[in-house]
Amino acid sequence: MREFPLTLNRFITQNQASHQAATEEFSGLLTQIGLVGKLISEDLRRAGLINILGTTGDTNVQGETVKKLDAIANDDFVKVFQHSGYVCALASEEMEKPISMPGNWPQGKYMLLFDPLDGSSNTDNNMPLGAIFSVLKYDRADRLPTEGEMIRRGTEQVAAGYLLYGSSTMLVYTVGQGVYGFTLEPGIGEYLLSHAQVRIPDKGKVYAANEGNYNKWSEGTRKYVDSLKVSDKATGRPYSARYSGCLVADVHRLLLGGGIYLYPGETDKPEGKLRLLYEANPLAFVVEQAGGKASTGTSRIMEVEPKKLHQRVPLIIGSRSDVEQAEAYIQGNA
Ligand code: AFP
Repeated sequence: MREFPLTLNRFITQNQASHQAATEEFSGLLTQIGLVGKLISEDLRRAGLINILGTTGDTNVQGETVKKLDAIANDDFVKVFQHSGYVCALASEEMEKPISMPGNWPQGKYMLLFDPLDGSSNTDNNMPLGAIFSVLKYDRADRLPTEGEMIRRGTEQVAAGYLLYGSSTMLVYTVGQGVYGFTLEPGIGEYLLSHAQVRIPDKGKVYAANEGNYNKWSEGTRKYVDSLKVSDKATGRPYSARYSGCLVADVHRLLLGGGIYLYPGETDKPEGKLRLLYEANPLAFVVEQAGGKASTGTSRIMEVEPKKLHQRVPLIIGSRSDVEQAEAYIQGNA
């Protein structure tokens, strides 16, 4: 007899009790995230053959050129969730303002914030891509949330995770009870549990950063990255540099193998590049739940007080010892 695979739905149902935030709705919400993953995964497998590469000719709220796949991924998230009944509002890197569900549409008790396609510079060259999502609860029934009610600290997330479009498609998430990874089995169209209770090594041997920005970094950041290149067997140095251009892919590598990812502030961009609400906070939740750490360099990412929907933040994330070492250099204590 076959060993019945543990599908995403079965796993959530079996762990309903421990999934504090989980309700029928939550299981449904995660399943819809998985559906978006299947849709995009299918598009990416044929991207060179169907006319979805290149740009739309528009720029988004970030002032970045919009790739066709950015727009397709965003559209998939909106269409899948507008009709789902699981959410009452959506906010996306690709949309200046959040979308609330029209009153006559099915309402849900969750607010979903997402980066629909992370790593857009990789779309046309078959490199890894991802999507990042953050789930907040909305408890009012008398009215829809305002934009301000979606701008919440990372500690208020009830769930978070990412889709990784790599050699396989994965859905990785946490509800605050550990980190679980599911791999898409295309043959049956199901996500099967492949990484239970993920724990990030306390220290790694890999760092991910765009060293093309080296001269724009603070002195402390430069000293830290320089320190990783010193030959010293006792401390496992030099580290290996691995930078894919896709935050999700780089963080996933660190989550499983240990190490550190840095997108620090720069002289002309002290707030850095990455967005707090739908990139840094959700990945910080996942990495902290796996035993790692996520910092701005001086404070815990999940405690940053957000002011704007598309607020940027410096991000130093990965193995606890590595992040603490980076913080020491950045704060001038090393
Ligand atoms: P895009 O989605 O605009 O390509 O940005 C990707 C990203 O947010 C993150 O996934 C990468 O780690 C980082 O930016 C790459 O930024 P640089 O190209 O400046 O290194």
